[in-house]
Amino acid sequence: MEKDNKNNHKDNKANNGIDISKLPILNVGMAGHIDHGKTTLLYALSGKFTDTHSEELKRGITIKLGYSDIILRKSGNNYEVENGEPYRYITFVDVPGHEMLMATMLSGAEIVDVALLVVAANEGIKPQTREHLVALQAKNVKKIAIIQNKIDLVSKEQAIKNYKEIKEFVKGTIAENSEIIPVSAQQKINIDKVYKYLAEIEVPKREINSDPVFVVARSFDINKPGTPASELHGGVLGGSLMKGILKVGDEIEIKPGLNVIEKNQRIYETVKTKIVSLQRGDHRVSAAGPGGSLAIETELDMTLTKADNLSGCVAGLNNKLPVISYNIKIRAQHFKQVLGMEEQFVVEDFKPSEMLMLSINTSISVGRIKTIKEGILDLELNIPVVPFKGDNVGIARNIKGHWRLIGFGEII
Ligand SMILES: Nc1nc2c(ncn2[C@@H]2O[C@H](COP(=O)(O)OP(=O)(O)OP(=O)(O)O)[C@@H](O)[C@H]2O)c(=O)[nH]1
Ligand SMILES: [Mg+2]
Repeated sequence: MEKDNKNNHKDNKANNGIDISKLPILNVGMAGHIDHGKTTLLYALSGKFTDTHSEELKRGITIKLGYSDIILRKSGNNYEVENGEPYRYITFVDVPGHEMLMATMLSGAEIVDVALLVVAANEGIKPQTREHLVALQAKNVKKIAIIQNKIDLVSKEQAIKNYKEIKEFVKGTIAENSEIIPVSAQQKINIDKVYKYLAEIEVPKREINSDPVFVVARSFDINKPGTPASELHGGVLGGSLMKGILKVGDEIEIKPGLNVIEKNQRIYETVKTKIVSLQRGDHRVSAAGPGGSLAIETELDMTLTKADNLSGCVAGLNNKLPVISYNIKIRAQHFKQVLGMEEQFVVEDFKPSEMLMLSINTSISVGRIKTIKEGILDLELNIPVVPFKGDNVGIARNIKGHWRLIGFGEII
């Protein structure tokens, strides 16, 4: 058990003696147009450049999401990361603006409690600002703050004009009453206001009494080349626990699981394993509840988890997950107009036989509409999903060679 001792030593140091499992967790997603300052803001907030992990989706799209975390501390009436009493543990997910659609859908999958929608004051509302806001709505993100960034680049008059433009933009949307926080991420102006916002918003109630459902956003091999066999770690899954509690030692199953060819047919094989350790950011925990990103070290051979091999899967306790399905029914609606494009483009009604791309939790699937009845689409999928009733589905259609978000729905 020498390995365990070593790890414990490291854990205590990394945790600085703070038991983060006692802190409320808030998961924050970044959104906003290319170059408006999402990554810079995250750096200003967390002091770290986000670690990027690529999401190699089964369709072959590579997306880099960034992850970062802080312990927010209360110091008098202010909140900061250096001094004071630990108050909240906050994890951030960063997305690149140009890979917008899928990235936002994926980051939305990671229980985004609050989204920071960054708008550069010198550029104003751009196509991806619109598309992101709609994606957040499609993903059912309830809280949004608008970060009016780059105020160091504009005059007071321009800042006011931009503020009015933002107000006009959010009218009638889920962000209508969102707070607008002017900042300069680069000059670190008003970062304390963002901390205060993140400290004061309500942490949503988590469902801890249900069977655990963990959505896998990434999977990897954490071993450095040349590690002696006796010190090798098992395969690691990264993602979010949507509900329930997972503990070290739990026996879990991962579905749809591994994609294998059997008798000339592509099938999915459920993977079973055991939880060896749990980690949030740099902090080791023995049990974890919902909210925030979480990494699960398993007993799996790391070749099974490397390069996001299992991303898009769902993990739960053995024999507790739904049967995988190539067939789902969703109650769906589409937008009037495609967002994220410079030109105006009307969204046509769903048509029988058309192919749609669906984003469900962390998975992406492509499916053909078999029938449409009273707003309910019956779809046949190329990649199976683990269907939970009530799960939110983002719906994209291929328009002029790009998958564009055109609507959303709910699994029935
Ligand atoms: N002057 C000024 N420049 C800023 C500010 N915030 C970000 N920038 C600059 O704007 C550029 C883009 O910033 P990023 O943080 O990379 O923007 P992003 O939104 O993450 O961009 P993508 O990931 O490509 O979508 C960089 O050159 C930053 O230094 C700010 O508050 N003031
Ligand atoms: Mg960025």
